[in-house]
Amino acid sequence: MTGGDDMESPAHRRGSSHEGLASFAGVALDRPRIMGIVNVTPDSFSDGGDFAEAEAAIRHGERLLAEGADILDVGGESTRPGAEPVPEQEELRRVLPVVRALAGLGAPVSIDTRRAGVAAAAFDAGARIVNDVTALSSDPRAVAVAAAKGASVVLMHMQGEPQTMQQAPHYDDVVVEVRDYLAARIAVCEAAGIPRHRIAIDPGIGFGKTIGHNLSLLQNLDVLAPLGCPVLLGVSRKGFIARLSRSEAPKDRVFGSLAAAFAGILRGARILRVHDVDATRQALAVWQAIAEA
Ligand code: HH2
Repeated sequence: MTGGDDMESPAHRRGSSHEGLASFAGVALDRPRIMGIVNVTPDSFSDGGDFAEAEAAIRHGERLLAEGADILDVGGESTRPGAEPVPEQEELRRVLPVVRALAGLGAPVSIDTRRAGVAAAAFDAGARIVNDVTALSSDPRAVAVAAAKGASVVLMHMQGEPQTMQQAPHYDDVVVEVRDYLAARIAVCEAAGIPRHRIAIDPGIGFGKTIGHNLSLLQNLDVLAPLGCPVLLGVSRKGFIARLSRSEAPKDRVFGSLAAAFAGILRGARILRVHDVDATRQALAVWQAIAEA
Protein backbone atom coordinates (compact mmCIF):
# COMPACT_ATOMS: atom_id res chain seq x y z
CA MET A 1 0.00 0.00 0.00
CA THR A 2 2.86 2.33 0.78
CA GLY A 3 4.49 1.29 -2.50
CA GLY A 4 8.11 2.32 -2.76
CA ASP A 5 7.62 5.17 -0.31
CA ASP A 6 9.61 3.50 2.40
CA MET A 7 12.73 3.07 0.26
CA GLU A 8 15.79 4.56 1.84
CA SER A 9 17.54 7.27 -0.11
CA PRO A 10 20.81 9.04 0.57
CA ALA A 11 18.92 12.35 0.58
CA HIS A 12 16.69 11.14 3.36
CA ARG A 13 19.62 9.87 5.35
CA ARG A 14 21.61 13.08 5.16
CA GLY A 15 21.29 15.12 8.27
CA SER A 16 19.54 12.31 10.11
CA SER A 17 21.08 10.61 13.08
CA HIS A 18 18.68 7.74 12.47
CA GLU A 19 20.30 5.45 9.95
CA GLY A 20 17.74 3.22 8.30
CA LEU A 21 14.73 5.22 9.47
CA ALA A 22 14.30 6.94 6.14
CA SER A 23 10.53 7.16 6.18
CA PHE A 24 7.35 5.84 7.74
CA ALA A 25 4.18 5.33 5.70
CA GLY A 26 5.60 7.55 2.99
CA VAL A 27 6.50 10.38 5.38
CA ALA A 28 10.22 11.20 5.29
CA LEU A 29 11.83 11.06 8.71
CA ASP A 30 14.78 13.29 7.87
CA ARG A 31 13.39 15.58 10.58
CA PRO A 32 10.87 15.15 13.41
CA ARG A 33 7.29 14.93 12.18
CA ILE A 34 3.88 15.87 13.55
CA MET A 35 0.90 13.55 13.88
CA GLY A 36 -2.19 15.71 14.47
CA ILE A 37 -5.01 14.25 16.56
CA VAL A 38 -8.52 14.15 15.08
CA ASN A 39 -11.00 12.82 17.62
CA VAL A 40 -14.46 11.80 16.43
CA THR A 41 -15.94 11.25 19.85
CA PRO A 42 -19.23 12.62 21.13
CA ASP A 43 -17.64 14.32 24.11
CA SER A 44 -15.73 16.47 21.63
CA PHE A 45 -18.61 17.12 19.25
CA SER A 46 -21.74 16.50 21.29
CA ASP A 47 -23.99 19.13 19.78
CA GLY A 48 -24.50 17.94 16.22
CA GLY A 49 -26.10 14.98 14.49
CA ASP A 50 -24.14 12.38 12.52
CA PHE A 51 -23.25 14.67 9.65
CA ALA A 52 -22.23 17.56 11.87
CA GLU A 53 -20.02 15.27 13.95
CA ALA A 54 -18.11 13.98 10.89
CA GLU A 55 -18.07 17.42 9.28
CA ALA A 56 -16.58 19.01 12.38
CA ALA A 57 -13.85 16.34 12.52
CA ILE A 58 -13.06 16.78 8.81
CA ARG A 59 -12.80 20.57 9.23
CA HIS A 60 -10.55 20.02 12.23
CA GLY A 61 -8.31 17.67 10.21
CA GLU A 62 -8.10 20.22 7.39
CA ARG A 63 -7.09 22.87 9.88
CA LEU A 64 -4.37 20.65 11.36
CA LEU A 65 -3.01 19.99 7.85
CA ALA A 66 -2.92 23.72 7.15
CA GLU A 67 -1.09 24.23 10.46
CA GLY A 68 1.59 21.72 9.45
CA ALA A 69 0.54 18.21 10.45
CA ASP A 70 2.38 15.49 8.50
CA ILE A 71 0.00 12.67 9.51
CA LEU A 72 -3.58 12.79 10.82
CA ASP A 73 -4.58 10.27 13.50
CA VAL A 74 -8.34 9.64 13.43
CA GLY A 75 -9.89 7.99 16.47
CA GLY A 76 -13.50 7.11 17.36
CA GLU A 77 -13.00 5.62 20.81
CA SER A 78 -11.45 7.44 23.74
CA THR A 79 -8.71 5.60 25.61
CA ARG A 80 -8.62 8.05 28.49
CA PRO A 81 -8.29 6.48 31.93
CA GLY A 82 -11.73 5.19 32.91
CA ALA A 83 -13.20 5.45 29.39
CA GLU A 84 -15.95 2.99 28.43
CA PRO A 85 -15.50 0.89 25.26
CA VAL A 86 -17.58 1.91 22.21
CA PRO A 87 -19.44 -0.73 20.10
CA GLU A 88 -17.69 -1.56 16.81
CA GLN A 89 -20.55 -0.38 14.58
CA GLU A 90 -20.54 2.97 16.36
CA GLU A 91 -16.77 3.29 16.02
CA LEU A 92 -17.05 2.55 12.27
CA ARG A 93 -19.87 5.05 11.86
CA ARG A 94 -17.79 7.74 13.50
CA VAL A 95 -14.45 7.28 11.77
CA LEU A 96 -15.05 6.06 8.21
CA PRO A 97 -16.41 9.28 6.65
CA VAL A 98 -13.61 11.22 8.30
CA VAL A 99 -10.87 8.84 7.13
CA ARG A 100 -12.31 8.84 3.59
CA ALA A 101 -12.48 12.63 3.38
CA LEU A 102 -9.05 13.34 4.85
CA ALA A 103 -7.30 10.56 2.89
CA GLY A 104 -9.06 11.95 -0.19
CA LEU A 105 -7.16 15.19 0.35
CA GLY A 106 -3.93 13.20 0.04
CA ALA A 107 -3.11 13.32 3.75
CA PRO A 108 -1.36 10.34 5.33
CA VAL A 109 -4.12 9.08 7.64
CA SER A 110 -3.69 6.83 10.65
CA ILE A 111 -6.59 5.03 12.31
CA ASP A 112 -6.41 4.90 16.12
CA THR A 113 -8.21 1.67 16.93
CA ARG A 114 -7.92 -1.60 18.80
CA ARG A 115 -10.21 -3.45 16.37
CA ALA A 116 -9.07 -5.32 13.24
CA GLY A 117 -12.47 -4.75 11.60
CA VAL A 118 -12.21 -1.00 12.05
CA ALA A 119 -8.60 -0.99 10.84
CA ALA A 120 -9.51 -3.03 7.73
CA ALA A 121 -12.41 -0.73 6.82
CA ALA A 122 -10.22 2.32 7.43
CA PHE A 123 -7.47 0.95 5.16
CA ASP A 124 -10.08 0.42 2.44
CA ALA A 125 -11.19 4.03 2.97
CA GLY A 126 -7.61 5.27 2.44
CA ALA A 127 -5.83 5.06 5.81
CA ARG A 128 -2.17 3.97 5.60
CA ILE A 129 -1.40 3.37 9.27
CA VAL A 130 -3.05 1.65 12.21
CA ASN A 131 -2.19 3.16 15.59
CA ASP A 132 -3.08 0.60 18.24
CA VAL A 133 -2.66 1.37 21.95
CA THR A 134 -2.50 -2.40 22.54
CA ALA A 135 0.28 -2.94 19.96
CA LEU A 136 -2.05 -5.14 17.84
CA SER A 137 -2.45 -7.53 20.77
CA SER A 138 -6.10 -7.20 21.81
CA ASP A 139 -7.78 -8.30 18.57
CA PRO A 140 -6.48 -11.69 17.39
CA ARG A 141 -6.91 -10.66 13.72
CA ALA A 142 -5.14 -7.31 14.03
CA VAL A 143 -1.62 -8.35 12.98
CA ALA A 144 -2.84 -10.45 10.02
CA VAL A 145 -5.10 -7.65 8.75
CA ALA A 146 -2.30 -5.07 8.86
CA ALA A 147 0.07 -7.51 7.12
CA ALA A 148 -2.47 -8.41 4.40
CA LYS A 149 -3.27 -4.76 3.69
CA GLY A 150 0.39 -3.72 3.52
CA ALA A 151 -0.27 -1.13 6.21
CA SER A 152 2.17 0.60 8.52
CA VAL A 153 1.63 0.14 12.24
CA VAL A 154 2.23 2.01 15.49
CA LEU A 155 2.85 -0.37 18.39
CA MET A 156 2.21 1.26 21.77
CA HIS A 157 2.88 -0.11 25.24
CA MET A 158 0.05 -0.16 27.75
CA GLN A 159 -0.17 -1.94 31.10
CA GLY A 160 -3.73 -3.14 31.78
CA GLU A 161 -6.92 -1.73 30.23
CA PRO A 162 -7.99 1.93 29.96
CA GLN A 163 -10.82 1.41 32.46
CA THR A 164 -8.46 0.36 35.26
CA MET A 165 -4.90 1.05 34.10
CA GLN A 166 -4.23 3.98 36.43
CA GLN A 167 -5.37 2.22 39.60
CA ALA A 168 -2.04 0.73 40.69
CA PRO A 169 0.50 0.51 37.86
CA HIS A 170 3.56 -1.48 38.90
CA TYR A 171 6.88 -2.31 37.22
CA ASP A 172 10.16 -3.67 38.55
CA ASP A 173 11.95 -1.63 35.86
CA VAL A 174 9.59 0.35 33.64
CA VAL A 175 12.20 1.20 31.00
CA VAL A 176 13.39 -2.38 30.53
CA GLU A 177 9.85 -3.82 30.59
CA VAL A 178 8.50 -1.36 28.03
CA ARG A 179 11.51 -1.90 25.75
CA ASP A 180 11.26 -5.71 26.00
CA TYR A 181 7.50 -5.64 25.37
CA LEU A 182 7.93 -3.51 22.24
CA ALA A 183 10.76 -5.76 21.01
CA ALA A 184 8.46 -8.79 21.43
CA ARG A 185 5.61 -7.10 19.56
CA ILE A 186 7.98 -6.11 16.72
CA ALA A 187 9.01 -9.78 16.47
CA VAL A 188 5.36 -10.91 16.29
CA CYS A 189 4.65 -8.39 13.52
CA GLU A 190 7.75 -9.31 11.54
CA ALA A 191 6.95 -13.01 11.80
CA ALA A 192 3.49 -12.25 10.37
CA GLY A 193 4.94 -10.38 7.39
CA ILE A 194 4.97 -6.74 8.51
CA PRO A 195 8.48 -5.53 7.66
CA ARG A 196 10.34 -3.53 10.28
CA HIS A 197 10.34 -0.39 8.13
CA ARG A 198 6.55 -0.33 8.43
CA ILE A 199 6.64 -0.38 12.24
CA ALA A 200 6.82 2.57 14.66
CA ILE A 201 7.00 2.13 18.43
CA ASP A 202 5.63 4.18 21.31
CA PRO A 203 6.27 3.88 25.08
CA GLY A 204 2.64 4.79 25.82
CA ILE A 205 3.04 7.74 28.17
CA GLY A 206 0.19 7.72 30.71
CA PHE A 207 -1.07 4.24 29.83
CA GLY A 208 -0.79 2.26 33.07
CA LYS A 209 1.99 4.50 34.37
CA THR A 210 2.59 6.78 37.33
CA ILE A 211 4.26 10.17 36.93
CA GLY A 212 7.53 8.52 37.97
CA HIS A 213 7.12 5.87 35.27
CA ASN A 214 6.39 8.53 32.64
CA LEU A 215 9.44 10.57 33.66
CA SER A 216 11.73 7.52 33.64
CA LEU A 217 10.54 6.60 30.15
CA LEU A 218 11.04 10.13 28.85
CA GLN A 219 14.47 10.37 30.43
CA ASN A 220 15.56 7.03 28.97
CA LEU A 221 13.73 7.11 25.65
CA ASP A 222 16.97 6.46 23.79
CA VAL A 223 16.89 2.81 24.90
CA LEU A 224 14.26 2.30 22.18
CA ALA A 225 16.53 3.37 19.30
CA PRO A 226 18.36 0.03 19.00
CA LEU A 227 15.02 -1.67 18.21
CA GLY A 228 15.38 -0.12 14.75
CA CYS A 229 11.93 1.46 14.41
CA PRO A 230 10.98 5.13 14.53
CA VAL A 231 9.84 6.24 17.97
CA LEU A 232 6.46 7.97 18.20
CA LEU A 233 5.66 9.94 21.34
CA GLY A 234 2.29 11.02 22.71
CA VAL A 235 2.59 13.48 25.59
CA SER A 236 0.19 16.15 24.33
CA ARG A 237 -2.03 17.61 27.09
CA LYS A 238 -1.58 14.52 29.26
CA GLY A 239 -2.41 14.50 32.95
CA PHE A 240 1.17 14.29 34.23
CA ILE A 241 1.79 17.80 32.84
CA ALA A 242 -0.93 19.28 35.03
CA ARG A 243 0.29 17.35 38.04
CA LEU A 244 3.84 18.65 37.57
CA SER A 245 2.52 22.19 37.20
CA ARG A 246 -0.65 23.94 38.44
CA SER A 247 -3.45 21.47 37.61
CA GLU A 248 -4.15 23.20 34.33
CA ALA A 249 -7.11 22.07 32.18
CA PRO A 250 -6.11 20.00 29.10
CA LYS A 251 -6.31 22.96 26.68
CA ASP A 252 -3.91 24.94 28.89
CA ARG A 253 -1.12 22.34 28.83
CA VAL A 254 0.56 23.33 25.57
CA PHE A 255 3.79 24.64 27.12
CA GLY A 256 4.37 21.56 29.26
CA SER A 257 3.44 19.40 26.27
CA LEU A 258 6.16 21.07 24.21
CA ALA A 259 8.74 20.66 26.98
CA ALA A 260 8.00 16.94 27.25
CA ALA A 261 7.92 16.51 23.47
CA PHE A 262 11.32 18.15 23.03
CA ALA A 263 12.82 16.10 25.84
CA GLY A 264 11.66 13.17 23.71
CA ILE A 265 13.06 14.59 20.47
CA LEU A 266 16.45 15.03 22.18
CA ARG A 267 16.40 11.31 22.96
CA GLY A 268 15.39 10.15 19.51
CA ALA A 269 11.60 10.55 19.12
CA ARG A 270 10.79 11.07 15.45
CA ILE A 271 7.02 11.52 15.39
CA LEU A 272 5.05 13.64 17.88
CA ARG A 273 1.33 12.85 18.35
CA VAL A 274 -0.17 16.22 19.30
CA HIS A 275 -3.34 18.29 19.61
CA ASP A 276 -1.56 21.64 19.22
CA VAL A 277 -0.08 21.35 15.74
CA ASP A 278 0.57 25.05 15.18
CA ALA A 279 2.60 25.47 18.38
CA THR A 280 4.49 22.23 17.79
CA ARG A 281 5.35 23.17 14.20
CA GLN A 282 6.71 26.55 15.32
CA ALA A 283 8.83 24.99 18.04
CA LEU A 284 10.13 22.29 15.66
CA ALA A 285 11.02 24.87 12.99
CA VAL A 286 13.25 26.73 15.45
CA TRP A 287 14.69 23.51 16.86
CA GLN A 288 15.49 22.18 13.39
CA ALA A 289 17.11 25.41 12.25
CA ILE A 290 19.42 25.35 15.28
CA ALA A 291 20.21 21.67 14.70
CA GLU A 292 21.20 22.39 11.09
CA ALA A 293 22.98 25.72 11.63
N1 HH2 B 1 -2.50 8.58 23.51
C1 HH2 B 1 -3.84 8.61 23.41
C2 HH2 B 1 -4.48 7.94 22.37
N2 HH2 B 1 -3.78 7.27 21.44
N3 HH2 B 1 -1.72 6.57 20.56
C3 HH2 B 1 -0.39 6.53 20.63
N4 HH2 B 1 0.32 5.86 19.71
N5 HH2 B 1 0.29 7.15 21.64
C4 HH2 B 1 -0.36 7.84 22.62
O1 HH2 B 1 0.32 8.37 23.53
C5 HH2 B 1 -1.77 7.90 22.57
C6 HH2 B 1 -2.44 7.24 21.51
C7 HH2 B 1 -4.65 9.33 24.42
O2 HH2 B 1 -5.90 9.28 23.94
P1 HH2 B 1 -7.21 9.87 24.45
O3 HH2 B 1 -7.15 9.78 25.92
O4 HH2 B 1 -8.33 9.23 23.77
O5 HH2 B 1 -7.16 11.35 24.05
P2 HH2 B 1 -6.60 12.04 22.76
O6 HH2 B 1 -6.82 11.13 21.59
O7 HH2 B 1 -7.37 13.31 22.67
O8 HH2 B 1 -5.15 12.29 23.02
